[in-house]
Amino acid sequence: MKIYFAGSIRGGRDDREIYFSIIKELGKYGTVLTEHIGAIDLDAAGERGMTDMQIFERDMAWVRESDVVVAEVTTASLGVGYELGQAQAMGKPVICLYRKMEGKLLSAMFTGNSYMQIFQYMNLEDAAKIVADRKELR
Ligand code: 6IA
Repeated sequence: MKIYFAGSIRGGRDDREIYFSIIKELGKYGTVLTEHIGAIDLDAAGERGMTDMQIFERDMAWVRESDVVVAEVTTASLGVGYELGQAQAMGKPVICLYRKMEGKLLSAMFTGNSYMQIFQYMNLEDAAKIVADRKELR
């Protein structure tokens, strides 16, 4: 099972520790191709030593190779939105994890899109339960 995890980088790194924990949880079900998304030392500048073009090509190849795409979408990110749209076009199952926050609403491109499986959670325990129940991760 190959899992592509998507989370904000240039969109903002406030949730990096949550990404790290979700990636750890996903690791119980398969190989997470994008482990670096949860890296504490990966700041909004992104990965060093690779050009943006190399990052784009590698990430798109990984989306293509993945069996399922899981995203934490609470922090809005253009890159994550793009990846999930591409994943939909490729027919990959897309699971979005979202924390309801005061004054923040998820894009209608997701809430209005029945292809996207969106799950609200409050804490990591909830997130773990949501992930454990997904048949796409079996
Ligand atoms: O728009 P964002 O940067 O928030 O997009 C984040 C999403 O796009 C993640 O799910 C990643 O898979 C992918 N992504 C975007 N930028 C990068 C990146 N650094 N490194 C790894 N994945 C990325 C870019 C900048 C660097 C060369 C200085």
